Amino acid sequence: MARMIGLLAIGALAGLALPAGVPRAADVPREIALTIEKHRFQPEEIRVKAGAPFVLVITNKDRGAEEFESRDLRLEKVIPAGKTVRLRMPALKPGTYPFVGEYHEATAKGRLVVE
Ligand SMILES: [Cu+2]
Repeated sequence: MARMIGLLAIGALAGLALPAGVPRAADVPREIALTIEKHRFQPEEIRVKAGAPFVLVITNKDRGAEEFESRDLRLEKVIPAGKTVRLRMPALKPGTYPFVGEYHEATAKGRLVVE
């Protein structure tokens, strides 16, 4: 009986340490920072692993809005001037997915390499 109580206590402690619904470190999607500055992306190439969701954290340091757009990813999102937007990305197949800043396509070009 004493042993059972001991196990219950351990169980209760474990419960406190890892409350239900709080993801473990391994479950938290990786965050990848992307900056827009002078109508260019920095970095211009992002590399991620295939099959693992991630979060793209895009900060626009320019004075005007930019639109992050990728036809291959079927994604377009306006990033207001001076703001940061977080985009949850699904697990992707290997490949190269180009993206542009639609408002300044001549300079704002980049690619997401999934490998
Ligand atoms: Cu667009």
